[in-house]
Amino acid sequence: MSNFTVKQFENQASADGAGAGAAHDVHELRRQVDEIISTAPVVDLHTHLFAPQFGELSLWGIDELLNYHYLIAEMFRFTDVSPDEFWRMERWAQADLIWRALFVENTPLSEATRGVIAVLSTLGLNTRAEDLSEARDFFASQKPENYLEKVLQISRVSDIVMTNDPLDEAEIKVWNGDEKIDERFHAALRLDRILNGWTEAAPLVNKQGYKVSVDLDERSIGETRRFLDDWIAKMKPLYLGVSLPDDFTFPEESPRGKLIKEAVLPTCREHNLSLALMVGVRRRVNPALKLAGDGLGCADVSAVTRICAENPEIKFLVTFLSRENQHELCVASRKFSNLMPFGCWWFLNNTSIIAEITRERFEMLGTSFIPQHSDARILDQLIYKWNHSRLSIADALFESYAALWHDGRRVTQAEIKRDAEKLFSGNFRSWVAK
Ligand code: FIX
Ligand code: ZN
Repeated sequence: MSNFTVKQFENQASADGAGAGAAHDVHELRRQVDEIISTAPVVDLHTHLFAPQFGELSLWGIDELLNYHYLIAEMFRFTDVSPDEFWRMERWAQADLIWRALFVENTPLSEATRGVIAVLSTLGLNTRAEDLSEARDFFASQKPENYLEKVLQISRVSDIVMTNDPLDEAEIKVWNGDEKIDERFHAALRLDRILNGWTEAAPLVNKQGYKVSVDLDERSIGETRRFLDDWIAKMKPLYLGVSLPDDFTFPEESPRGKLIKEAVLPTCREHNLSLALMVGVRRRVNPALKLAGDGLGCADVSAVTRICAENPEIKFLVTFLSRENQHELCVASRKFSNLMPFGCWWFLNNTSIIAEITRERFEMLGTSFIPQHSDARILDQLIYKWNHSRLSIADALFESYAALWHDGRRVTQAEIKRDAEKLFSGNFRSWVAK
């Protein structure tokens, strides 16, 4: 259990401050927290999943699960295969290699490998299989629409927010088509290519009929705003979002700085849309590893506080990739009520680090934050990512309630339910509500 042990409570049988429906002892409190947290419906505010209507962009099954970039990076630590050789292999052969390297020849201890084990075990598949034949047969026999229901049910995810790139050809086709997108999937308009690579993005924006130029003159800014307006009308995103490098500053003398100030922030203001800032990624630290080659760096939180201070009428969803930035993010959130910290992103999505960050957030922010998003890229990952996160969040929440009890107040079941609802869905829903 946690720092607050059962023993501490045994001498405190008559603790006051108990509301109706409060647990009688600490074991019961623990059971209540576990039950409520493990079943609370989730709105997953940042994923890379796609609704079924997006066809091949929507990924699931064992070969996709194993070809997750977290696992690809880990595989290179255990084999002599070079990145060039790996990328030349067929997808099924890559999956076979990853399975052999990380699950047969070695013990799957990492968060990402344990995740695959958790998925296989939940689905009743052999977690010690010598090869992938059983798993492949299982997934081949699933009907995609039934499988989606099954995963959502197991993971208790009610809503999924996608990451939608308005410059992606495959996505554009779907957005321009007339097929209705599954209502459980929501859009988030992602601005990475526009903000972090304007020189390459400008011709693509141009191709869509907006008269922008690389030098970002006044007309380009107006046309970029028109581009964003049109995509907002098409996607109906819940928010606009961008990932930013660790050296991100604000204000910034750069195309990104100009675009944020003159196009993105005014658009957020006009449409009453939040801007998600995901800060601290160092893209392509090892380019040979492609998507698996990104790293991180400690960023400057004051860039975010400056944006929040200068734009009090705009709401910001903020996550930092570096562990070192987390305490400062909590402090910044106490100062700016237009800042909503969210998630334990990517390299932070590990039991030990979630435990630390979530405890710190409860201590500094009460329940006024969003503890987690899955960042899932493959549907099946919802099963383990949410299961793992729920366990860590339940530990941190129980510990906070135990501390509160120690100070003289016992939470009721209704209060635990209210807190769980805020943490897993309500805080996000109200943040993006218009
Ligand atoms: O920028 C992002 O949204 C990142 O989450 C991804 O690009 C990253 O590759 C990822 O999958 C992390 O979980
Ligand atoms: Zn992501």
